[in-house]
Amino acid sequence: MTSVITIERHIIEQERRFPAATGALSNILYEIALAAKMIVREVNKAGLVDILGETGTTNVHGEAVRKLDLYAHDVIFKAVDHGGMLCCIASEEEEDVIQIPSQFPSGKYALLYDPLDGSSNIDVNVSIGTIFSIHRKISEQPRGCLEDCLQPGSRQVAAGYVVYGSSTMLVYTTGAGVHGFTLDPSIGEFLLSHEDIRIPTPPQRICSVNDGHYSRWSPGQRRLVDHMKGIDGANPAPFSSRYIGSLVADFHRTLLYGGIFMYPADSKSPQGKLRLLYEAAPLAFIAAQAGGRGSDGQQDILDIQPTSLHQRTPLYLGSREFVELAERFLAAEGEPEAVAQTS
Ligand code: AHM
Ligand code: MG
Repeated sequence: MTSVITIERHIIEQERRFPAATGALSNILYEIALAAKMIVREVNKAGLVDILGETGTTNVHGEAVRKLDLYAHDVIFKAVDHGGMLCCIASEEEEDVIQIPSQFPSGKYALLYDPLDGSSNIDVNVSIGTIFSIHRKISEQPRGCLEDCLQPGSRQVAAGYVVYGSSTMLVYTTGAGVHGFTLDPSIGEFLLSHEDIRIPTPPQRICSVNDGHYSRWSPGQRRLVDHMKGIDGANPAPFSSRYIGSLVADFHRTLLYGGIFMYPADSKSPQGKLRLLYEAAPLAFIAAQAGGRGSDGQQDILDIQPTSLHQRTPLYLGSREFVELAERFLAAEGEPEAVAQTS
């Protein structure tokens, strides 16, 4: 029988590489994996809610029915709040930094997460996901504070996501490669299925962007997409277009096939839509660990010093050569002839 590697075993083996490790980071990762199993249980029931008549304010157990994204927020928070690993937590669902409840010990890491990204896709059975980012505590505050959360992505100690799709996968990095695990529902375990993921080279030529916003884009952004589609006559190998509209799912495909995911700035959203700390930075860390890159169009996402918790950023993510191509088009805003004719 081939040896099966559970996520627990993998995390322990990664931890052994650091003799001084206390196990706190490993514990956070285990707890997130456990929370993901609880979230997928509810996500899988989403389509049954109407049939079971649970769309009112209470379900069959007499419990209030909560939106799934708030449920996911709570499940993750309760999984990690008590173990003494974290000093504070930030979630896309909460305005401010959340303190660890006073009855529990404080720890040396800060966790930031988007509990259920793309949750508007639930009703139409499209993949959604959870994204997380972990930083080391840097403040002098005994129980952590905003400073611990507002760190550049390059200082992340771990990041990952869970995609709730045709199967459930958890993908994470602690800075030593990117590893993917698929949930085997029959035994309730995440098993190693994608070891040391690298974005393929050469990558598939896939462009993932909501081009319904074309009329609001900058000239450079329009020229980039025209180029990718072969409209400008300078690209003999046009890209395929794929856009799910669910960041984790679009990124997961980009990681496994190559290509570029973009959520640019536009005249309505000058900073784009996606959040630096909960979405862009963790996925850029994973992309970089897999040989790719994340950029805001001008600089590496991982170099951006955040100034607020829910800050947004334009995002270009995926195969290094395509992210760099995007940067060249955007830098040449006023002078298209300056852009190299890249295939
Ligand atoms: P959300 O955090 O409200 O779920 O929104 C984030 C989602 C991403 O998953 C996706 O990439 C993007 O919004 C899609 O936006 P749009 O519908 O504008 O293309
Ligand atoms: Mg989100």
